[in-house]
Amino acid sequence: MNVPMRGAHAAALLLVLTACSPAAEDTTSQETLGAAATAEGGDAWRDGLSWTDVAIPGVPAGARMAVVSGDLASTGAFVLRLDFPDGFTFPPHTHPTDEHVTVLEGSIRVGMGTEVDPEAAQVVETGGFITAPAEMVHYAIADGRTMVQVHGMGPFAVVLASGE
Ligand SMILES: [Cu+2]
Repeated sequence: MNVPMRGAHAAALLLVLTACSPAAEDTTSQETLGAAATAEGGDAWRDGLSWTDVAIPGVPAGARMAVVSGDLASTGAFVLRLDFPDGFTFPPHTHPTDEHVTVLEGSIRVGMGTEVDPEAAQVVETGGFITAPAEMVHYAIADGRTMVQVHGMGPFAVVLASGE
């Protein structure tokens, strides 16, 4: 009966070593954090996702997006990540369905209305959450390099309030 017990202990020790190894590395850079997340078998912040430029007429260049799950073009749940450079402003827009936003990194200011007003916008820090209800005009400003995760029900569409 001792042999199976030893086997169980050996397996547990191996798991501990595997879990500890990423922490032994330098985790100061975002790339390293992403690599650590991958090594632990979880999702990565940026690595492992297929990023494309957000190319919407009327939206400044510089933002990137990656679909985490689902199909943006069809009905059903989707999860999407957006990567914004520091100072990026997503102009006033609406979505046909509720947009649920979790800030994974950095910080955003989200305001409601057709005029961008950084002072009136609500600050949503890393780990924070905000919902933009369907058809409500809103905008967002990134403070620092910022990544947000958006989830909702498709189809996902962006309609700029400027009519572009
Ligand atoms: Cu939005």
